[in-house]
Amino acid sequence: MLTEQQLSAALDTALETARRGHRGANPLVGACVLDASGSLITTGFHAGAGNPHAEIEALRRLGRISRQRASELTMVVTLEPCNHTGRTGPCSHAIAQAGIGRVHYAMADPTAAASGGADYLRQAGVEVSQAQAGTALQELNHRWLRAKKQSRPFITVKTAQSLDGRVNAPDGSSQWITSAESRVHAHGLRSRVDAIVVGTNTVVHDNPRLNARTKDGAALPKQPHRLVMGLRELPTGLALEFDEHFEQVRTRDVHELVRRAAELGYGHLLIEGGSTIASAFISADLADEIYCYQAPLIIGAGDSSVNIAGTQTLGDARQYRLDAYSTETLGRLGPDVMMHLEP
Ligand code: AOF
Ligand code: ZN
Repeated sequence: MLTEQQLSAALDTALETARRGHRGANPLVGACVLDASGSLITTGFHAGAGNPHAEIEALRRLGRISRQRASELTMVVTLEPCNHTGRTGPCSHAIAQAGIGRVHYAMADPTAAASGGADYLRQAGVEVSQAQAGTALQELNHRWLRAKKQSRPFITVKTAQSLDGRVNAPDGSSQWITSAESRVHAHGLRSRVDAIVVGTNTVVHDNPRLNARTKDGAALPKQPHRLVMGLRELPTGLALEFDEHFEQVRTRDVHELVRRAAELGYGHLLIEGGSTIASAFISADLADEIYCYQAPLIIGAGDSSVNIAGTQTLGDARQYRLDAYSTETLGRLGPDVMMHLEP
C-alpha cells in the first residue's frame, strides 16, 4: 500500500513532468509509475497534439514487464486517462492491457469525447483513485479548459517579423526575414496542428506549399490540412496541393472560417498569415496563443505583422505574457528570438 504522502509526491513529479510538453490544442499531461514500495520507476509526458499521451509514453518507457510485475505498479497521472480514439488511441485500454494494478489521477477529463477512462479502468479490474487537483494543476491547463468550454478549435497565431515588426519590405520580399532555425521550428508547429489557415493573397503572392518539413526538406510524419480563406479565385499551377485535405473557405469573416473548421473536425488551427488574416483573428479575440519569431533586422518600411484598430492610450493595449506553463516559452533560434505568448 502506498501512503498518501507517496502518492502526493508522485503527483508533484507528474506535474513537473507535464510541463515538459508543448501547449496548444491539448492539455499538458504528466504520468509517473511507482513500484509497490513507492519508488519512482519511470515518467512520461504528452509532447503536444498528435503525439502519444503521457500514459503511453510512461508505458513505453517501462518496456516489457511481466503481468505479475505490472500488477504491483501504480500509475499516477495529472489527468484522468482518456477513453477515446482521437489522434491517438485510448489510454484507459492501454493501461488495462498492460496489467497496471492501480491508477491514481488528479483532474477529471472534462470533455465528453475523452472522459470515462476511470470507469473503464475500474470495470477492467484496475484499482482507481482520484486526488484533489491543487491550484498548480488547475493553473497548468486553465487555457485548455477554457478553449474546451468555448467549443471551437484552439487557435495558434504565428508571426515572423523584423525587429520593427515588419513582415515584408515594400517590394513584397518577405521569404527570408527569419532564420533557417526559426523556419524549422515553425514547421514543427505546422506538424502539431490539424490545419493551417492562410489568406488567398498569401497563397498567390508567396506560393507556399503549406506542408511540414525538416531542415533537409523531408516531410514530417504528421502533415496539416490546409484552409485558404478569402474570395479571390486561385490561379492554377500553384505549389499548394489541392487534394482532399485542402479547402478554400470563401469568406472574409473569421468566425465563419472557425465554424467551417470545426465542421471539418479540426481541433487546432495555425493562422499563418498574411498580416490581414492574423490581425483579424487577434482583433476578434480568437488568438489562444501566439508564436512570434523575431529576427534582428530593421526594415523600416513594409507591412506590420499586426494591423488592428489602435488604442489611444497604453492602458487599452492588448496585453500578452510569455506562456507560463510549459518549457517552451522563449528561445533562441539561430540569430532570432522566439516568443510563445498567451493573452
Ligand atoms: C490522456 N493523456 O496525455 C492527454 C489526454 O486528439 P488526442 O488523441 O491527442 O486526444 C486529445 C484529448 O485527450 C484531449 O482533448 C483530452 O481530453 C485528452 N488528453 N488524455 O489520457 C494525455 N493529453
Ligand atoms: Zn490518453
